[in-house]
Amino acid sequence: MQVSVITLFPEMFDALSDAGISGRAIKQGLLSLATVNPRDFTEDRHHSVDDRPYGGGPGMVMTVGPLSQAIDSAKTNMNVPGKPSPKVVYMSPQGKRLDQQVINELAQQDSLIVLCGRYEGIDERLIDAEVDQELSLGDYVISGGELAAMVLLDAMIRQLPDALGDSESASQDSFASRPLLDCPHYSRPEDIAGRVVPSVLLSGDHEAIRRWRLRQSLIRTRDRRPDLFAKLQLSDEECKLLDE
Ligand code: 9D3
Repeated sequence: MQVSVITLFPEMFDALSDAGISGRAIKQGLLSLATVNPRDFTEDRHHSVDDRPYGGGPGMVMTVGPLSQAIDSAKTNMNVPGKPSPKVVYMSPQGKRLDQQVINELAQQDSLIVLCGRYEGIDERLIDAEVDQELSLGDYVISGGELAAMVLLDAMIRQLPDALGDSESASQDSFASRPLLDCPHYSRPEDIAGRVVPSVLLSGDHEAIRRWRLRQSLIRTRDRRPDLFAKLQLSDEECKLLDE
């Protein structure tokens, strides 16, 4: 998969290419990550990428010129003859909240352009002309689209075939198959100031352990995320576990 990120802060994306699962996936060539800086397409003395909003008010707006040239440059560099032009997503507080389904759909694309806004956002006419999908992380304020884009890309990369090692396997992810919270995890030592590991996990009874973990997941989802719990289709076994 090919991804180009349009950003005024390309160095922030080193976090993605240098560390962890995303870093390994990029090094293995499962995903190519390029950044394009709209500032590189300015010709004025101050390399301006923003201007004052029509109608007045506080803050600045990212202007169409440099952004649109940056998108064109990204499209040219990603162009594969016979392949459709990449989808353009814009990370913005006005977008649809990101969820696993959107992430899985985007992870199927051959190529993608991710636009990161700064200041008050970008000129609406660029959104109208170029953007296919506007995505938000949720109802809180962050300073720009870069961290949101990194969240999206990290989550997408996990879904790419071969991105995870054997011990990480994507099918094990809660949410990958069903929106169910994870069970509690424990490692050594067995006793920490009187807090002991649940005895079933030391029993060696794999079927009992599977049932205990499933029950914990169901209880936690019901108690902590009633919104998710309401959508679950429970099997007979799961209903029984909750009744116990
Ligand atoms: C007048 C209020 N504005 C400033 C406090 C609105 C505003 C403009 C730009 C709020 C945030 C931003 C920058 N945020 C993003 O670009 C962003 C974001 C977010 O703030 N929350 C959740 N998801 C996202 S995705 C991009």
